[in-house]
Amino acid sequence: MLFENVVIKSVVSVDPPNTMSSEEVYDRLESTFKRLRVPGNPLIDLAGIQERRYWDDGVQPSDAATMAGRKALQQADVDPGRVGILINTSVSRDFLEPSTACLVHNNLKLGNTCESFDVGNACLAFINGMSIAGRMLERGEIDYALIVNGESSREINETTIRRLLEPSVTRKQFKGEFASLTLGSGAAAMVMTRRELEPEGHAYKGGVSRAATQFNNLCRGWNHQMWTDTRSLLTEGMKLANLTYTAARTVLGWVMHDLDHIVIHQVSKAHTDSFISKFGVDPARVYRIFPKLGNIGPASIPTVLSRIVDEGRVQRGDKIALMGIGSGLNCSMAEVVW
Ligand code: MYA
Repeated sequence: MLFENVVIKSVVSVDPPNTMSSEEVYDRLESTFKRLRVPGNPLIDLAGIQERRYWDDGVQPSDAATMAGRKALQQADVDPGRVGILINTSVSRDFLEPSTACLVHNNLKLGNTCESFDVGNACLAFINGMSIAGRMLERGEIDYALIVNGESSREINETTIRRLLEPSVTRKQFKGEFASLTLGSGAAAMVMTRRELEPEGHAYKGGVSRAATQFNNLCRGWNHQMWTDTRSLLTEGMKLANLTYTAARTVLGWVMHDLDHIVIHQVSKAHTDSFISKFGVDPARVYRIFPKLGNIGPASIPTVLSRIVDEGRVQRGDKIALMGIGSGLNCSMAEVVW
C-alpha cells in the first residue's frame, strides 16, 4: 500500500553493552571445528561476522525494546500520551503471554487509549509494523505510532555452542545449526506520524510485499535451537527478493541506480555480496552492520537506517529503499524519502 500523509519523526537503535567475538566462538568450538575438518573460521571467513553483542544478565526483550522506545520518543519530542498505537515486532519475547508489547506499554507509561500488540513475522516484522501503523495514520485514526523491537540472542548462542560441543555432532547437524551462531542482540524503535502534525518529518511512501510460504521449512526456530537450510534459504530468498523488486519497480517506479541508500536485512557477507551482484547495486549504497552486530533479525533495518542518518550519510530528499526478508518466506520493499 502507498501513503501520502505518513512521515517518520525519529528512528533510533540501542546497542547491547557486551561483545562476543567470532574468535571466541571458534575457540569454544575448536574441538568440533577440528573434528569435522571445517576449514578456517566460517563465521568470519564466509559469514563476515566478526562479533555479536548481548545484553547484561536479566535484561529481557521487553527491557531492550523499552530502551529503544524511550529513546525514539525523546528524540521525536513526542508526549507519550499522544501515542495511539504501540507495535512490538521482536522475535524474542519475555513470555508466550502476555504480549511483549503490554510490558513495553506499561514501562513507557503509554495512555489507556493507546492500543498495543505484537506482530510476529520473523525478520520482517518491523517493516510489517511500519505498514500497519502507516495504514492507521493515513486514515487519520491516530496521531502517533511507536514501533519497537528488542532482540536477545544470548540464550540461543549459548545453547547452540553447548550442543555443538557434543562429540556425536555430525557435519550435517553443524551446518544446520550454523546460522544460530550468526545471531546477535539489538534494539530499535521508530516514531511515525501524519504529515500535517510534523511537516518536517520524512515521507514513508509505503511499499510492496510478496510471499513464498512453500519454503516455510527452510528456517525453523525455537527459544533454544534454530535449524536452517542455509543454501536453499539463500537461493529461494534471492528469487523472492527478485519477485518483490519487480513489483517495486512497477508500484514505486524504482530504478536501482536512483536509490540513494539501500537498507537491506543484515544476514551475512554471503547474502549481501550475492544481493549486490544479482541486483547490480553500487556496494557503497549498501551499509553493513552484520560484521559488528551479526543478524539481529527485525531490528536490523531500523538499526541501519538510524546509523546512516546519525553518521550524516543521508541528505534531505534522498531516496531510501528498505528491503526486508523473513523466514517463512516473506519479503517487503518500502520507500522513505528523507
Ligand atoms: S534466516 C538466517 C539465515 N542465516 C544464515 O544462513 C547464516 C549465514 N549464512 C551464510 O553466511 C551462508 O549461507 C554460508 C553458506 C556461508 C553458511 N554451515 O556454496 P555454499 C561452507 C557452515 O553452499 P553459501 C534469515 O535471516 C562449507 O565450507 N558452513 O555456501 C531470514 C561449504 O563448502 P562444502 C557452511 O550458501 C532471511 C562452503 O561454505 C554451511 O554461499 C534469509 C560453500 O558452500 C553451513 N550451513 O554460503 C533470506 N553451508 O560444501 C535469505 C556452507 O564443500 C535471502 N558452508 O562443505 C537473502 C537476501 C538478501 C537480502 C535481500 C533483501 C530483500
